[in-house]
Amino acid sequence: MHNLQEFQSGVIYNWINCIKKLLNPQDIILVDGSENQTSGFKEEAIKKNILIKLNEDLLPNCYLHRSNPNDVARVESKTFICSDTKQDAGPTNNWWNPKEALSKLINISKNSYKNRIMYIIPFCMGQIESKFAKLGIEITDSLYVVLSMLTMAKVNKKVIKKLKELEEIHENSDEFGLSGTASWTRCIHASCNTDPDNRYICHFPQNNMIFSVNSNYGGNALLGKKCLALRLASVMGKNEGWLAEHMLIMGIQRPGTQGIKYICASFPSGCGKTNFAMMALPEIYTKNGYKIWCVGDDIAWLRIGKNGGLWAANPENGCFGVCADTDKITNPNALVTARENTIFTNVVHDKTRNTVWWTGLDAPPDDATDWQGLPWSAKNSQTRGEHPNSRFTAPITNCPCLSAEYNNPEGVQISAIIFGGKRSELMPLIFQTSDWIHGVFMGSALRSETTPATDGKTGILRNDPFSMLPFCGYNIADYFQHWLDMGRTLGEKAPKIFNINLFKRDKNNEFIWPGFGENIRILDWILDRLESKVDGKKSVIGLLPDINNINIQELNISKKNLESLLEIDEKLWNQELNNIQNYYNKLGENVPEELINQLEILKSKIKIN
Ligand code: GTP
Ligand code: SPV
Ligand code: MN
Repeated sequence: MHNLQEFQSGVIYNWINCIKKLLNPQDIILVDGSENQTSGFKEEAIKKNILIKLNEDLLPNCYLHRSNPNDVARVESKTFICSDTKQDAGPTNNWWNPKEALSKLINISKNSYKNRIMYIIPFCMGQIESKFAKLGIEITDSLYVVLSMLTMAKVNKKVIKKLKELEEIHENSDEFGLSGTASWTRCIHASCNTDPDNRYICHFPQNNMIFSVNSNYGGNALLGKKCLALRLASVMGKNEGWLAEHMLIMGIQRPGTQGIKYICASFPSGCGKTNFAMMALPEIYTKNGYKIWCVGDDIAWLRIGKNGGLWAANPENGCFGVCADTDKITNPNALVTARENTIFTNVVHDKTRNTVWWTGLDAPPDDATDWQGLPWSAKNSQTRGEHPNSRFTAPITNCPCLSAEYNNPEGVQISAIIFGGKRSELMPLIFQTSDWIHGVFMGSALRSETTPATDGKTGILRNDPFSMLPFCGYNIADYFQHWLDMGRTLGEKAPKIFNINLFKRDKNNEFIWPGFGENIRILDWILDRLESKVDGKKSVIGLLPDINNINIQELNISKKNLESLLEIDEKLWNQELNNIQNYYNKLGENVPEELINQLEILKSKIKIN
């Protein structure tokens, strides 16, 4: 075995050998995160046409990668929760009997590493010193996955050491070592031939194991991210009394407010988390001393801290952010984040300058290839050059407004939680829920339009409770209960819960709210509410801002438009109630009584029935 001396014997060594027997690689390499080894991987990836090295002067240590055109987003239809019973997975997940799933996965992946290298990536999600960190080992045959994991997770000698210290019993009783469980997550990834018909992303919560075949893309293949840090972690959170959430974490510093206030916001995939988490403020705000600090842009682990409050930490080490439409007005901080040590996936290649380009950046290149590597020019082409789900993979430490608390093993204490979906009508720009239970009700009722982050049609309105529809690893109705239980434990210390909608459209189908950096105006109201500086206006769905309490100074929006963003259309809400009712019916008998009560209260408030 190649450089596996770190694991000379024991549970991990045995497991690796079992998987080796199944996948039959030509050689094995332990990924240790060292600079030397990493640059060797990059050279190898360039040689194999997996990466294109970009202009070192303009984009130092940056690379372009193109995926198989059939493999460009998460595939929810091929994502499975293989828990012991279908009831454990619940009504919103695809369930697969673990034994049957495993036998299919074994069949597909058997000998698929032939003439290939098996990379062993020991990784840590979260700060390694933190008692909340979760360790895993991902086995993969994809250098793109190796290099992406090196950015998105912590991979270094300390992780290897910690894994070795983990004493435990993990029975490798079956032929391929796929049974039993461990306190670290066993992640197996096989590229196979990226056949979409045989693509499966399977989670085994009872075995602390993930097995993914036939996709090399993002959330399907970087198994520390959505698979571990959300799907499996949500199950761990349920068992251990914490929450794994699809949320950004950010700090807001403003004049007149003591210290920095931290908030979490949960928006579905492709609905603005990265933009929001590192928003660049309008000049009148920066001039007045406002600052935004990014702690995380996609995933938050929330725990009850020693002081009884809710604390959030970002388990990730990097950003896997959307490129398309990211520009210097909407998100200049993302552009700076992706200026070095970055892998770009499925964007335009500017051949003259040997850089990358996407819609939103300055003048399009003349001599270019599109995301599939075909000749492309903005002038002569009807279609965009980049894929709508094109992404940058960059270390979060590149972010110019990274919070000093990012590394804090305890995380940051959260004062407010925001839920938000992409809704062209109905949902107001912002409102505050009356209490935790009402907030949980609104989270459970969240609906949003689908985006390119997941395969299938975009713009389809669907229920996406807590933005976790594709990421909750167990019965979503039990997950609602877990949220209620957390609130009960938090009591008075519970953060306030708000709802926002940045995507309401006018009659011409244009977004009404300017969004992006101007979203600070919403945060300002939230902080005003937290500090009791302004009153909210009672409405059937919660507390709305008085129109005069949203600062629209130097903002190109009329009072009338702002009013339309804050109006409550009871007719539409009546339809929404029907949707919530039908959705709860679909979710079945586990939906908590307290939420059904909330629905009844709302029904009674809305006059048209
Ligand atoms: P994932 O990484 O898939 O989880 O996406 P995300 O939630 O981080 O979304 P992101 O910030 O990448 O934004 C997705 C898209 O929404 C981008 O193309 C943005 O242009 C758009 N967007 C983000 N914020 C706003 C906003 O405030 N207003 C409007 N109109 N669009 C926005
Ligand atoms: C999302 O879809 O929510 C993402 C991208 O952040 S992926 O990592 O592919 O899930
Ligand atoms: Mn996401």
